[in-house]
Amino acid sequence: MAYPKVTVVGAGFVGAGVAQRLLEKNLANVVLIDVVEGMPQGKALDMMESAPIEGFRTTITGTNSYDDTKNSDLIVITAGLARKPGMSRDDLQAKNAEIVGGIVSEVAPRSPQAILIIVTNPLDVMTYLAFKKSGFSHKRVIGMAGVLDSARYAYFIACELQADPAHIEAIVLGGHGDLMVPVPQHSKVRGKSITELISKERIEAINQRARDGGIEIVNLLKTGSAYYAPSSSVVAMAEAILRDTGRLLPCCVYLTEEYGIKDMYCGVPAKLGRNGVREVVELALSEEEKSALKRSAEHVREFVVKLKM
Ligand code: TXD
Repeated sequence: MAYPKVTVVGAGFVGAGVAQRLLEKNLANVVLIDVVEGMPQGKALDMMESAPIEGFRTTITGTNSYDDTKNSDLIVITAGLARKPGMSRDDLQAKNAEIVGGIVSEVAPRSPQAILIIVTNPLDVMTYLAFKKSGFSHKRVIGMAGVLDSARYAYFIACELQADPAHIEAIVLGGHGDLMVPVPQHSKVRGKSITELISKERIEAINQRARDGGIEIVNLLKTGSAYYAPSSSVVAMAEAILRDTGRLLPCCVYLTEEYGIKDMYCGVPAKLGRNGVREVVELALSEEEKSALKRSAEHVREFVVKLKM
């Protein structure tokens, strides 16, 4: 069977996790690339040696050469610095902009038909940068954050109600930062809004834990940031794209007037398929949620301006 080709740039914790999940789900043949010599090759060989046990038929190649990434269907960019305790995602901007900008200029001309999923922080700003640098249609440049933030929110709701996490549908909108917007009225347990099941005070506490979900892990790990749930989140998006399912997922996408936001990347629900973003879906929001979403997008815009693109 001819599998799609996915390049994962950055063979660190998130990149290696994405590669492993893509292989084990038989979703794609993977090229794993990093600046560190030998490391992506070593991780790729180690993963291939798990094939006889796991039974996957897809393959992975580790490399330091962008020529091996040619004609990828999907490119996931995870390269860059991760947060340490005491750092905000915005603190990573200058260094990661240099890294992500350089990578996009290597991968985009070699895979002109590819979809790009950006993972590097500060997520919304890096996604905007990748869109501008690649010259690709905005429908083909998407950031991963909303799937993760919503999964964290769903998990915390499941803990509160002692419910099965699989029965929770939760949604967090906005930029991937302190101003992200959990939306309780559209977050449901077996179709019932959590506003009918959990008190206002407890919902506010859960919302805050979701906003702090990233730093909670950073403070526990101390040497880096989360990667198990982030890699699951990327692969959920990759699956929707590669299998052209049209699945509705909260993603960082370019807005052209939706939610009253223009020319900015921001987290909202979008249907994903083989050509990237099929459709941005506008949820009915309260006035308070709408202005919180705009505030979050304006925060991203302030940092995009600093890129001087
Ligand atoms: O929700 C989200 N979007 C996120 C984002 C969730 C989790 C992690 N998030 C961000 O992803 C995090 O803040 C970082 O900016 C990235 C990657 O996190 P990860 O935990 O994977 O970091 P690592 O383990 O340090 O891996 C980074 C790798 C490392 O192997 C470097 O050698 C490599 O990136 N790197 C490069 N590869 C290729 N090309 C260049 N220029 C390069 N520079 C560094």
